[in-house]
Amino acid sequence: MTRVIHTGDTHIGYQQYHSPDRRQDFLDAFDAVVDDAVDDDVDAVVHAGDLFHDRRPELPDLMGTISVLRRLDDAGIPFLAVVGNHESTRGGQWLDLFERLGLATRLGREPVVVGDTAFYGLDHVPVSRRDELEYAFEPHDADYATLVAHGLFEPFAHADWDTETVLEESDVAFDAMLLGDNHKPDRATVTDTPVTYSGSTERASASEREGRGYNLVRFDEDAGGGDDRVEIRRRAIDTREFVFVSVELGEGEGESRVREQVRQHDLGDAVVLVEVTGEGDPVTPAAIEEFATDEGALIARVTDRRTVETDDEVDVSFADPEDAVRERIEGMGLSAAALDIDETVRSESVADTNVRETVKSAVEDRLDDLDAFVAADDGESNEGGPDDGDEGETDADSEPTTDGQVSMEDYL
Ligand SMILES: [Mn+2]
Repeated sequence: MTRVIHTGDTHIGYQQYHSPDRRQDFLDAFDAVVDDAVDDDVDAVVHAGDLFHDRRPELPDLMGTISVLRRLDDAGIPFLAVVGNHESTRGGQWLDLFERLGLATRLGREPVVVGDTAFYGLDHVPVSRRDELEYAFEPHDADYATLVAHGLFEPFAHADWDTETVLEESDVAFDAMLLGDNHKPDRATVTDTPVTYSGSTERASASEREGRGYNLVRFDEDAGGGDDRVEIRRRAIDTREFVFVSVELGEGEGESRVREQVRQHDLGDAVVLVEVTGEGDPVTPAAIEEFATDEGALIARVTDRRTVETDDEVDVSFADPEDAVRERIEGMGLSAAALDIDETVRSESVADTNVRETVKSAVEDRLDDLDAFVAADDGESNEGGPDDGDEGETDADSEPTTDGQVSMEDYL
């Protein structure tokens, strides 16, 4: 029998709402999961990617992470992980640094056996390189095998990765897939194999309404009353309080009505997200936000839906614009260098005045690696957009980064 905690999408270093408190919250959530792992004496903590929010975590984030990992190591509990899309760098991964320090094991095509279960890993692979991916894994002689992967898998929301294909083409028969990327915890069965997302451990966006937690996974012949080989249970963790206030304004109602609704909640140290709909008078978001913070909220944000609902032509879900942007950018097939620049420009953790300097240093960092300036994809959507500037050498047709065959080794 093997018992592990399955977690992921920790997003350490995310300064949500530009708040240093929120930045600390993401690290604290990781700490809380590790607390439980130590108290519970599980056999391993399995991390399904996006330990960091971006590819350039800052020193305090790294030091905080190392302290937490060290605590796990002191308790003799291995940390097994893969690399997610948020934190992926073109050179070595941060995870490799932790492995070098003896604090983590990076999962890949070779089995890592803990108890009687073999763990394998599949880092995030961009859509444009998915078709050429070989699901080649070395054999094992453990009783159970599980694949830890980062990506948007079927049959869950936003899926672009066919789970059946992964299971069928893999040359190891997996008893479970432990996933990261989708921040909503969920589970399903695909060709008799349980597949599950642990969900994020802090709310990385306002759409993550339900409570946060992680999965407790047991590999056991008698799991689930003897019918299954794998039992997946969910456990909650205490995270920053989020208060969602939805106010529908009727004719003649306005700001005072919104305040009245906000005041009915316990706002102390909470992130307060107010959504205004309906007819009613115009409101000033900043005034309501100030009112909420005066009442004790850590952060308050007011969204007046009435201004966007009238615009029928835009095909974007405003519930989570970040998802829509991310999806669009993935499809653009940008080069690694372009992605760096995009990330810098949009990042909440880079002050506007620092954008120029940060972009310059990101591009300079890439100069010894010209592949980083080649578009990742020549297919999907280069409709005169992202490739406009290229001449000669970076001709999309020649696609110099790959020569047809891409093996998993390129990613692992
Ligand atoms: Mn994530």
